[in-house]
Amino acid sequence: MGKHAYIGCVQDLSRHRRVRDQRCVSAGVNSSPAQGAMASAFARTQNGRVASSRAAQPCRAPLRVRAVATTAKKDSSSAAASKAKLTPEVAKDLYYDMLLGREFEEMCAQMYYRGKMFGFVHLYSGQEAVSSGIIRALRPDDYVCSTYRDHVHALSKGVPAREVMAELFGKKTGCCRGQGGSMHMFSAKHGVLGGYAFIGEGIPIGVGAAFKSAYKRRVLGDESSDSVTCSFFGDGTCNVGQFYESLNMAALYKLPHIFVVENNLWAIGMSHMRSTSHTLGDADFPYIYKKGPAFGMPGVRVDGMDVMKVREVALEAIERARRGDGPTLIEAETYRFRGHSLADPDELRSKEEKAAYAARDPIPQLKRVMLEQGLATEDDIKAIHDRVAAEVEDSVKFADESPKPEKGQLLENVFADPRGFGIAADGRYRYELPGFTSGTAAVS
Ligand SMILES: Cc1ncc(C[n+]2csc(CCOP(=O)(O)OP(=O)(O)O)c2C)c(N)n1
Ligand SMILES: [Mg+2]
Repeated sequence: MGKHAYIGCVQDLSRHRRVRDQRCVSAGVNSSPAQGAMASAFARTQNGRVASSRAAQPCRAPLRVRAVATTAKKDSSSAAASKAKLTPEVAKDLYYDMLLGREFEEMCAQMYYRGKMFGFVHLYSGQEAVSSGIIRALRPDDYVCSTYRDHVHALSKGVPAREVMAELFGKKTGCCRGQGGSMHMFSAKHGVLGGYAFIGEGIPIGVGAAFKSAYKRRVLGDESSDSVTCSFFGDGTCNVGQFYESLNMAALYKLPHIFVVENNLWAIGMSHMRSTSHTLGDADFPYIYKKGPAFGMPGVRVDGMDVMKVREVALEAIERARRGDGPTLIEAETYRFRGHSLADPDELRSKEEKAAYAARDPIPQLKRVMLEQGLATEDDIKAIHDRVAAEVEDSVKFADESPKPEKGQLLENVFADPRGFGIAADGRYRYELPGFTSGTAAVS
């Protein structure tokens, strides 16, 4: 089984920043009053405390904050690497989480073709190492922002399989009470900020969540506010404007945000090789991670079929964001094992390409490492398989037996005060009131 690792390229930005600072100063560039106020509010000392307003400089504050020095990189890399070391607990958790994602999605395909789900359903099979490697390294109070390929991100962040399946069935017990469906998983309790059907839509939402954490800490002085937000999106989405706006904003304010590009080489039927321009000097491949340094943040490319490598990169980026050193752009090389959605016959990708990635399936890869390194026995692995099978089975039973939402639910959460807008003053749905429809359906 071939393995390809591409960890690396955390760039030293200090020289670049110094030159830019000098240029700004010599050109007499000043920020606007509004920008100045925000910049000085966000100006930080190295230990993450709120800096005094006198510390405001001619250029925007983030330019002056400590750059990612080579030594710091080395230290934090080795710290992250040692943290990333496989313990039996971590290995079993990653294996469990990847397997749950895979089996859950396989069940989704069955249920979709049995007519239990509505609309489009986009599966994640093949990409599990990215979700597990990153999200399982987060804390419960961190945030995740997803795309329409969102079921597995929600599971990794701890949303119970029951609630995800019930949401897919459109049931009242789903994590969005059945009103979101496949592409809109949301759970405030678990820090899942939503799946988004419009590509790129979730990225600024994630940046907004990171802004909230930073604002609470730096401006409101809440030292406990150190949560990190990860936004996930695909290679095709990197050609949408919101990606660039978000890179800029996150770097400008040194936000605790991690951009995670799941580069599966395809955007529906459009190859990444045909749709993305190459960075200067790269004739072989249009690398996305190299766009990070252009915005003043480290860019890292990682083998997204190897959960341990993803975890290592994630731990470093999370640590960096949490200590106030700003965002990171991670490009994970991955592959979806199925078509774009369950409605896609998947005829455009070559058999050879599919076979090459199938051979790098992250789940058997981790199993082999666990057995080889004595991190688990065959019995442990079997117990994880049994647990996952029971959980997935239970999620279907639960979803199937759950009630549908009442019609009136559609009228909730639309207006701050719904009285008059579908809900009467006494709290009853207006459509239930006697005579509600009389006179409204007259067609002459
Ligand atoms: C703003 C917008 N434009 C176009 C689409 C149609 N669309 C749906 S998925 C998709 C491809 C996205 O590919 P990628 O970002 O690589 O994600 P992947 O499906 O590979 O996970 C496109 C163009 C959309 N959903 N939203
Ligand atoms: Mg893609």
